Amino acid sequence: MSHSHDNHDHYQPRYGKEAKFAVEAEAKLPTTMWEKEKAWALEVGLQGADSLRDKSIPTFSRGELPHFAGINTFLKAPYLEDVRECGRYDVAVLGAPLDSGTTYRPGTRFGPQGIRRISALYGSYSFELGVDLRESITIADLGDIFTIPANIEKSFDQISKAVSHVYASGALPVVLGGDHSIGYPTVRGVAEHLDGNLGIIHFDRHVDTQEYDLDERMHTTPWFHATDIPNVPPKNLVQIGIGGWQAPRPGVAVGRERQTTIMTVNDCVEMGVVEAAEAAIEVAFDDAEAVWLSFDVDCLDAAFVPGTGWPEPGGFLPREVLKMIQIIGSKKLAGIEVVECSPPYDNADITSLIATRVICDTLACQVRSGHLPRLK
Ligand SMILES: [Mn+2]
Repeated sequence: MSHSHDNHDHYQPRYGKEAKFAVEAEAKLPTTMWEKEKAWALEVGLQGADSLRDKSIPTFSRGELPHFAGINTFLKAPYLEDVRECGRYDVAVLGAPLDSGTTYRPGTRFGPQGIRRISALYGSYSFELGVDLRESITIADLGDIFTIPANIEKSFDQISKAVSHVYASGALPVVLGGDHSIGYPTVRGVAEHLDGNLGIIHFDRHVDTQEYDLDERMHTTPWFHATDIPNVPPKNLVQIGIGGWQAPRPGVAVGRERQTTIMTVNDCVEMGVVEAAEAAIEVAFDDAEAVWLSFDVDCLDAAFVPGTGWPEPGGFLPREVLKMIQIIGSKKLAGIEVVECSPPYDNADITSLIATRVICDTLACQVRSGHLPRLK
């Protein structure tokens, strides 16, 4: 693709602010890595058959195209077998296939698979965000953590060890859950590397702050245990979207006692989602060395996320959540997890689709604000 014909003085006068930004931004994006990918695909996938007009098409599908072909890593990123090398990438995607912490619908052990599968539908470029991930950063898919389905505590230890390894490597960890019990071990894996405090931005319909549920540390409990870690104070935990009939009273009591910041859907919508996101940033980043983003897909209205453990009506619209992610994603993040995506209960992959979207938008905003790439 050539941009030499673009005339920057003649943008369509009816463009709105966002469209104008987007169209202008695209003109500035290089195609260097795309050209490189195509050349590599031809080399390792063999030149296509003589009858093909497009001589950039290989015989074997390699890289992005076609979207329905190939092996489903996240965004078709290279699968990194040797996890000791993850520090060579800006972003490391890792699955935490665990649903032993679920208290109603299970199935999030298939969350990483579901997210990876539908991520094949995504290109690397976002129009509104004006970012092409392929041109800006390197992503590796490390595959999944070896969880132990019959033992939640051993699984936690495995997850903490994996996240700790990735975080220490310098790559940005992107964790594909898994139920929300993984929030405790992921945060524990990051916090051990910090001298200062770790803040948490938590999107959810549920408080997840009780000590035990059904006698164990289930997906209703991660923030009780996370905020017991000395450098993860509850004053830096902001919980966005809480409400409905599934916020257990023991958890609410803990939130009140520890003074976590709870923002309901109506509070956010009434103050405006931009202002809500800014308020959340203020809480999480207050005197914190780093901030972890924990995104539960059920913060969206149940209509948009059938494939989840505890769907709850009255949640956010996708565009409200994505606007907040745009604001929050512009701040430097220690990592992100997307949890509670349960493909066996999903319809037409729509829950996995929003999970993928939240990750891609967060990464693009990290790029746009200069927090990625980490390796220059
Ligand atoms: Mn939830």
